[in-house]
Amino acid sequence: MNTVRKTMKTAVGVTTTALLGGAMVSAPAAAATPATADTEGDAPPPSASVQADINGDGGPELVTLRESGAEHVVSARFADHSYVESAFPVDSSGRFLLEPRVADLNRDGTAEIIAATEAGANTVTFTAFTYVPEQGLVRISDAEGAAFDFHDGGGATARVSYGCYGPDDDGATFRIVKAQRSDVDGSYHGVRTTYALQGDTFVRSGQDAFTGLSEEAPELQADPASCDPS
Ligand SMILES: [Ca+2]
Ligand SMILES: [Ca+2]
Repeated sequence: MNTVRKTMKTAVGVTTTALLGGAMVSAPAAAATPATADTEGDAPPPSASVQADINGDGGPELVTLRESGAEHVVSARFADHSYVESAFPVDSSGRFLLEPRVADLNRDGTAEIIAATEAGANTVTFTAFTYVPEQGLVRISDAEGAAFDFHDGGGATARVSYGCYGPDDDGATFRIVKAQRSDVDGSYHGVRTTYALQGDTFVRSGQDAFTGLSEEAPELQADPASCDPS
């Protein structure tokens, strides 16, 4: 009886220590750990974690993306061991889709979390989450309340990407560029749209159309790395 009790206690202790070590000490800031392979029947589902300050208190939370059937789940564990999570549908599977991207989409110093939802041949589709106290990790929506998706890629004859900047005079900090290459002369035409993140909503603040541009034109450039927290 004593032996059994001791064994159980040890097992619990080890689990707690492992969680605390992984959550609060070992992982370097902003470095995603590799997704773990699901090699055994009772193994936890594939997941990847990153540290990010999503509540703006100056300390990191442990943010994890994991598979859950046809959905992915983004979660955050706080220093006081409280926990929030949100599930969202995905159209593709794969380890790459489980790498959370830490971003500061409104340039306020508090991190948002970007997660991939679909990987096409040339283009990856993303969605984003922001932490709202009392609500948890809220998926960012557009002004109509639909999930706000954005893309990076495009392929040989198109360009789609996103980037962060500013804020500009309208409070916008996020831009999306979509461009198509002309079959006639190889120039690019498309639109550049800017957004301000207000709470959990991306509100469109402006849109410019362009045409006849070279591939290197500044209007075509949008760098996802510009959304990295500073
Ligand atoms: Ca924090
Ligand atoms: Ca932010």
